[in-house]
Amino acid sequence: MTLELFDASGSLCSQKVKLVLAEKNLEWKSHPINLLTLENLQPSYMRLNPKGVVPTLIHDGRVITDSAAIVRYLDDQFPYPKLTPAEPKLQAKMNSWIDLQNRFSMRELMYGNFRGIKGIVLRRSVQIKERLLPQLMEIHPELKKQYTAKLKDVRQWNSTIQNKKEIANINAKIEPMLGRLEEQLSQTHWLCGATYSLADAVWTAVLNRLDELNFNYLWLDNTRPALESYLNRLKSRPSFRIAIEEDEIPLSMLIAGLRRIFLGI
Ligand SMILES: N[C@@H](CCC(=O)N[C@@H](CS)C(=O)NCC(=O)O)C(=O)O
Repeated sequence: MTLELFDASGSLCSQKVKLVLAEKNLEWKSHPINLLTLENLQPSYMRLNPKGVVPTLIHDGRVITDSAAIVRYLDDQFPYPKLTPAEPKLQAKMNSWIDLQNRFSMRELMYGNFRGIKGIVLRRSVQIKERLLPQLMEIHPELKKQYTAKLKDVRQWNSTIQNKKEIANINAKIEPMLGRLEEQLSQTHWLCGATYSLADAVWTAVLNRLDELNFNYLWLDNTRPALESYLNRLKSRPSFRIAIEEDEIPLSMLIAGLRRIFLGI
């Protein structure tokens, strides 16, 4: 059995998968992708993951893309501990919690809201992607379809994060979403009842990211006590330390990324 994950340090979607791998105590091999040097746009990676995004899982030769599909696949293949409720009603509930965070524009929220050097680096990286993609398309005509779709997506992404009004609209959607979580967590210990599930794993990464982006005033100081205590519980699990706290970008990758972004080399 080999589990290989193409992942990036600090990537929210990679963290969701790493949390589930840690919850299941699985051994896996990392293939680190440097998003700052735009390694995800290189032809070899685009062939593996046509959208040019992380994560990608390879399990015994099978390629699985998309974090939600990967966590479900892992739970199916490695059911100890099972992170999907047995009851169909609860399964549907789990799926709707996973879908809710998937539908939310986390990417735009992050790239639009990070302040300081981190924000500058992230926003510049999207501009560079927009410039690089037409060149890549020309050099690799066999990947034209994939690069064209990526360019369309990147243009949209770039225009949203430059638009303060659009970012404010996205930000305004956080509170109602957290309201739904608070309502649920006032009734149950985890999102789908008494047992921790895949929904809790993916929300760990999302809530932690909202915390990093300083949206924690939406639950701290008794604003949403059930949510606050839920996040504390999620953070005290060993999976949080393994998948998130220890998820630091290696210095050499950071330096290579900063050189690419600021010096173009
Ligand atoms: N729906 C996909 C989204 C993947 C995604 O957007 N990944 C981000 C990192 S969290 C990425 O690779 N961004 C780089 C890019 O789009 O160029 C999933 O959940 O796996």
